[in-house]
This record gives sequence, structure tokens and C-alpha cells, in this order.
Amino acid sequence: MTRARPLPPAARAIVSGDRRALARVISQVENREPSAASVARALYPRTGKKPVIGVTGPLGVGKSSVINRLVARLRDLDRTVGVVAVDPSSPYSGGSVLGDRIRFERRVDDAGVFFRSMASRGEVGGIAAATREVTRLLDAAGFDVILVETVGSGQVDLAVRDVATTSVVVLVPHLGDEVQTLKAGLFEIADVFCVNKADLPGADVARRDLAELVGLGGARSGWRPRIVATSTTQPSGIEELWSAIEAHEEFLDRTGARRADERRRVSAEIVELVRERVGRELTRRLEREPELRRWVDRAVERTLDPHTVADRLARALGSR
Ligand SMILES: Nc1nc2c(ncn2[C@@H]2O[C@H](COP(=O)(O)OP(=O)(O)O)[C@@H](O)[C@H]2O)c(=O)[nH]1
Ligand SMILES: [Mg+2]
Repeated sequence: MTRARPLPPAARAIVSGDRRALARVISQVENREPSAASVARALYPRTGKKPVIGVTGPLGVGKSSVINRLVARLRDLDRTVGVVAVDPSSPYSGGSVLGDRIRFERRVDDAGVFFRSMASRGEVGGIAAATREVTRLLDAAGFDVILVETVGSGQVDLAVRDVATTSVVVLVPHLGDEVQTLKAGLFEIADVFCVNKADLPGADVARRDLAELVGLGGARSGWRPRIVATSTTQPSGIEELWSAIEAHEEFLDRTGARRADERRRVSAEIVELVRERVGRELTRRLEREPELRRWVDRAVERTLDPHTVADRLARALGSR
């Protein structure tokens, strides 16, 4: 439907491989500029066919290093790669950003790779939404594979499931401590476990412990998470890691899970967008409309309770 319409110039530039146009629109997405929304809308029909690989896990486990190796592997296989890294917003970990950039920059001369890091300021929902838009821009720009790095700080890494077709959770040896601090959710989102720093002692034990835990969890909707040991310094295990990711992508196609997953993601996105819009509208009306203001005043004065006001509001909104 939308495809029949001519693309706006910025969208056309992105599709034709103009990397500067791509970078510009990504900045607009980051800054929530309205101009980005029209580009995103125009490009949407061209997206959704590419593997989007989410790479998450605690800070310092080697996510950026693994991605760097995966990019090299994919280039060897003649596949182009778009990478988006969501930087940690925590000021305590700001230092890692520069390190990531330096390592990625070795590939700036290669037109088959595009790397972009995004500030993760703002609320988690906003980051997830912006990350999703950026992966779609990379998709429309024609990259064969899209990689997304998110730091494993609890909520952001869980949001990766709302973006990625395959989720890789990176861990390191000495899982004993790691597993203690891991959110149960991290286990739920992993399609592939990557035990990185396998050059360090304890990798075999970590792998076995993890296999046991995965075994206990059973196969989630027909897919039993794969466990791969990697080292980015040696390097080793990178081919196996990519094979495990591909196996999951093939599983998605073979079983029809790709469409079901996409349906779940799109549905959640629509709900989120409506929630945002309704929330904004409601806040505005609660301030402006005298009757609604009175309800809030009465809740403040304790002559009405918030639940009753919410019931009334929901009815009032529904009747419009
Ligand atoms: N020994 C060892 N160190 C690694 C390996 N991969 C990454 N590192 C180191 O771990 C640190 C954190 O790596 P980085 O990729 O920035 O982790 P991220 O925060 O998860 O993105 C860096 O000092 C890396 O050099 C590995 O396979 N073995
Ligand atoms: Mg990193």
C-alpha cells in the first residue's frame, strides 16, 4: 500500500545505500525529531525480512568484542552487517563507550559494515522504541544481518526480545556468582548462550553448569537454547556461535515461529504507542477540563480515591 507511493528523498537515499543519509536519519530518531517518523513510515513495508541478532549480557563480558568478531566472520561470508550498540546510561560505565568505538572503527573503510552507537538516555521504553526504529533503518538500507548490543542491566536487555529475532546472552566463566545475580528473565530471553573468555580457567565448568540449567528449563516453544564457548582473544568459537544463531533463524522459518514472534512484537509495539498517546492526552485533559480537574482535586482531598477516578476516566474516554 505504502510501497506504491514515492519515497521521500531521505528514505530514497537510505535505500540507495547513502550512508550519510542513513546516519542523519538515525540521529533524528535519537533526537525524536518528527521528520524521522515520516521516513520510518515510508520505509516500513521494506523491512522485517532480515535477521536481527540481539547481543546482551552484563557489562564487561565481551559483547562488543564478540560482535566485532562476528562482523569479521560475516564479512568473510560476504554478508553485509549493520550494528547498533546501545550505550550504558550509567555514568559509572561510560568509559566502555570509547573502547567500543576504537575497536569498531577499524572497519570504517568497509562499506559492507555500518556501526552506530546510541545514547541510552531516557526511559527504557524510549530506548527500545528508538533501537527498533534504527534496526529498521539498517534493514531498509539493505544490510544482510543486523546486530544489536545492549548492556545487561535488567530491563534494557529484556527489551531486546522486543527487537531481535535471535537473542544471544553473553556470559563469562565462574557462572556460580554470575547465575546468582542473573535475572531469571535473562534465561527466558536466550536463544543462544555465549560463554565468552573461554581462554580463562573455568570455561568448561561454566558450560556444563549452564547446560544443566538449560536442561532444567526445557525447550521453550520447541527451541532448546544452544550453548557456545567463545574467546575473542584467541579467537575461537566464533564460527560455532554464528552457526548456532543461524540454526535458530532456520528454526524460526521452519516452524513458522518467525511470523508468530513478529506478531507478538508488532502487537506490543502498537500497544506501547497507544499507551504513550493516550497517556499524553489524558495528562493534558486532567489539567484543562474543569470536571476532570475536580475529580483529581477530590482525590487529593480524599473524598474520592484514585481507583474510582480511574474508573470514571476510563468510562469517559471510552464513550468518546
Ligand atoms: N581474556 C579475554 N578477555 C576478553 C575476551 N573478550 C573480551 N575480553 C576483554 O573484556 C573486556 C570487556 O570487553 P567488551 O567487549 O568491551 O565487553 P562489553 O562491555 O560486554 O561490551 C575488554 O578488556 C576485552 O578485551 C576474551 O575472549 N578473553
Ligand atoms: Mg560493549
